[in-house]
Amino acid sequence: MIFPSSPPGSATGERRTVVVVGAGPAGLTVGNILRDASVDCVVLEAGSRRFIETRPRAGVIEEWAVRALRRRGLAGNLPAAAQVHDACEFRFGGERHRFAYGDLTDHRHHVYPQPLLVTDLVREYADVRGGDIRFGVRDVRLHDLDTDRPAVSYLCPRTGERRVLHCAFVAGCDGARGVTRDAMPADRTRIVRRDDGIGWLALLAEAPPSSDCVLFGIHPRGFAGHMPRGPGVTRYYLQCPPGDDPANWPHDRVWDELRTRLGAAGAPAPTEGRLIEKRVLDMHHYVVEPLDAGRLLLAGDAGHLTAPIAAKGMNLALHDAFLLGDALVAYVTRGDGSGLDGYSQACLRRVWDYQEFSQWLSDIYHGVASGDPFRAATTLARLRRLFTSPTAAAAFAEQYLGSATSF
Ligand code: RFL
Repeated sequence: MIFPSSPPGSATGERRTVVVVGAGPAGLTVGNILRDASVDCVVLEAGSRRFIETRPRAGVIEEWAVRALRRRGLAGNLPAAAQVHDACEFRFGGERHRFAYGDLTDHRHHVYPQPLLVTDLVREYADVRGGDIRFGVRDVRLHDLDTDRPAVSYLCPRTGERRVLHCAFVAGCDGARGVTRDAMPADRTRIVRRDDGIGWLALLAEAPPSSDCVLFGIHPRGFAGHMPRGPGVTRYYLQCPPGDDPANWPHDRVWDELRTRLGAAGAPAPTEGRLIEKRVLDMHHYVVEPLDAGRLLLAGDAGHLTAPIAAKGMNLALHDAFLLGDALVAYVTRGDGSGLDGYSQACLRRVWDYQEFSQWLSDIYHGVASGDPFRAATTLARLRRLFTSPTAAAAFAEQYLGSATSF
């Protein structure tokens, strides 16, 4: 929602060069880059520090993103604690098919749970670089975005008073359910969407992984996924009707389906454990074009959502954040606006590439259970091609790892 008029108390508000809305991977990375260059900023976060440090979500980080985090001193414990994966396994037709992408590309996936990455980033921003971060803010509103002196206001969680921050730029990093996307002007922005019409039951089990790698079960009863997250926690996915109620999935039903859909000759059954998270995600995607309007720039899920089909969302959020942080620093410290001018286009090229791959992978995951025998057969043909054609395998590996050098 746009609040074009100046906010109440605007004469007395504080001043910051950049206000970052949202302390997820995108917002905290932007904040850290700004702090490193001594650019004055504040991060506003609706949740508590404990909330952001414990919210279970992503786990797979691409190699280029790990390198970029390290280069900026933002990798925290990742190099010591992340698992490094060089293969995944498809299970279909009752057989196991291991796909050793490390041998094909010389690139790896790093598995490091998102809460750990966020914990590292918030510690670096707030405790090491002395950044200003305000937790528990309520009712964030954006003002005067069509001027070069916008403002952001919010209700202080302690006093209930509305506080005003005048700034030069607003970084909208508040995820898929935030408020900054709604402030983009409707006449200069479009939001394009796709809905796969499919749900995934996303599960976290208190159980060790059942394999050393990610597993994809392509089964007539629906897709099943297995993603190691650490020695005692494993993420599983089960395809389900969109909007399904997690209550329809009691413990025994979940494990029966996982055993069936991930079953293959010679494969051990998944190791059962207590389910500590159970939620239904609808497989939908959107992209905001462009990602900027005047002094408001969106990054991460605020600007584009890819369902976790190909494990791309957090990687895209980091990519945006590196570009946005650098572009803001270049403008504020050197008056160089080229990064800001090219920001949206540079991000969207990778975003659309990853969306296309997610769509392709969604067809593979869900084709066999589509109820359409023609589609089921072509899905299996596509899968077999990955294991018979080195060219198809190399192309898949590059997209799966996000290792293309340009987009
Ligand atoms: P986030 O992480 O949602 O952070 C946004 C932050 O903004 C706060 N916020 C507000 N703050 C102030 N005012 C408001 N009005 C606000 N509204 C919201 C929120 O509290 C939050 O702290 O967005 P960001 O930084 O763009 O990061 C995006 C990633 O979190 C997301 O793309 C990934 O989690 C997606 N994803 C995966 N991505 C990967 O790259 N690899 C994976 O393996 C992977 N697995 C996943 C995933 C997402 C999942 N779910 C739950 C959707 C697995 C799952 C199950």
